[in-house]
Amino acid sequence: VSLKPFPDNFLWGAASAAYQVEGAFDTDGKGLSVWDVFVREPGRTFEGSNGDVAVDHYHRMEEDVALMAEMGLTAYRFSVSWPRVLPQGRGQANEAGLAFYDRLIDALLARGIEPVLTLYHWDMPQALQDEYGGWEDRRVIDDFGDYCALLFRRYGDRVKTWVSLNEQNYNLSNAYLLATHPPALADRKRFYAANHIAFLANARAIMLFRQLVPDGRIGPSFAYSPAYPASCAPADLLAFDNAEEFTNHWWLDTYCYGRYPQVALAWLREQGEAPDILPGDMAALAAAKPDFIGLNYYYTLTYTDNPPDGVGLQRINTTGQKGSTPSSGVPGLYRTTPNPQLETSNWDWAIDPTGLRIALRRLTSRYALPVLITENGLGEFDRLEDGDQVHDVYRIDYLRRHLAACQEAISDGAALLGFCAWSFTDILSWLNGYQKRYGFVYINRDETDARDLRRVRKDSFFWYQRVIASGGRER
Ligand code: GCO
Repeated sequence: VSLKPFPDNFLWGAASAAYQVEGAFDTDGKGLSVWDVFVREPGRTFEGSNGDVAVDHYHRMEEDVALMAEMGLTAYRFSVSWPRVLPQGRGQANEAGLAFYDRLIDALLARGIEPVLTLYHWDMPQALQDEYGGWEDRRVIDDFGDYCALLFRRYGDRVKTWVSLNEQNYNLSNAYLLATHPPALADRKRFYAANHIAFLANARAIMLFRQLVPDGRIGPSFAYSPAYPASCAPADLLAFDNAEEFTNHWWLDTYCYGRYPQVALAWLREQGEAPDILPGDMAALAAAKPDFIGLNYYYTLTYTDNPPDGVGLQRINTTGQKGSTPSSGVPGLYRTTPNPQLETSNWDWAIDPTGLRIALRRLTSRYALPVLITENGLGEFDRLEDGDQVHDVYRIDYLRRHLAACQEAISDGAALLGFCAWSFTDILSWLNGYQKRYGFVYINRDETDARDLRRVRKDSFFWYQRVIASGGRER
């Protein structure tokens, strides 16, 4: 097909999440989230890093929005911290917390930047985790719904693009299979049970949204790593098929069609690990079709056969030492293997722009929904040099190639709404600490320097500024 330009109303964005940037973890009446508690347990995060201060966006919001305006962003994706606005997770709202997001939204709109609001980016109120185990109890559906309704009523006049759950797949896999996010369990039965309840909560949010923000659009963000087979051996094709079914379609089919993939469901039933589906559940899921799919794309994964006594799930590389990622899988279904065709980042993430095109094509053909790229970017070690400069040519190269893939996918027929690069400033990487940087804006972290946490524009900042100014023609 012939190459089409980016549409005129394309959102040129960048993204963040509350816990990764705000800091102010106990300021102005904020309650604790599960992350505030989890990071205090020894050995949970890289060198014990936490988001108590993060990049202090809570106090430097005006400065950060001014940088966004200077860059020319037309969209900014951020998340609201549930316990900042409802310290106990439900009940009495915290006006100071709500007012912070009012100021942020108004500051964005004043500069012509469209706010894209994420309702849940992993910071479950600790109070609800303590009371009933968060996503493991159906009471969370009402509590999450009430929290969402509070935000829809408060911000729905000004915010028209909303993300419901961010990376339910990745977050709950870490939380209930890999024991690397709170509550740090490794139990497949509880994993599928928690996901089922999270799907119902997502559906509740969408139904409330239809009533309260009828002129808005909403969808979940999904961490999509398209699967590849390691070879054309039928056993590898089967492994690839299993991976698509269990790691992708399980979420995407359920969000978009209210239907679990049947092969995966049959396997889980046989293992006694399928979720308990009550009468009315599947109808509730099917009724809440999203307006778009939020795509978080970083890498593809390549799969090979894994015998019944093969390797199980393994923790990812959190050190930034290349080549330290083990093969990870589900015995009898699939396991990952390095793709010899692809370069990798220092965290062993395959760099694969064509994979983004494939992701967009698969989403378009299977779900026939518009897609908003809610995250795409490169986490790397960056260095401050030559005075105050960061020559992140590798990030520019990564983004340039991924934007080219977006343009190809648009030409293929994808209805792409926008591109939110991950991330605007450097952020706290949940498990990799502050050394894994993603931003266009470098955050100096030297406590001996009075200008600690100062903002420094990286080379990629000026590059993205030019891309936006040219509507994506100049990359
Ligand atoms: C990290 C991750 C995150 C995610 C984001 C997911 O290094 O911690 O890459 O930054 O991209 O939070 O939605």
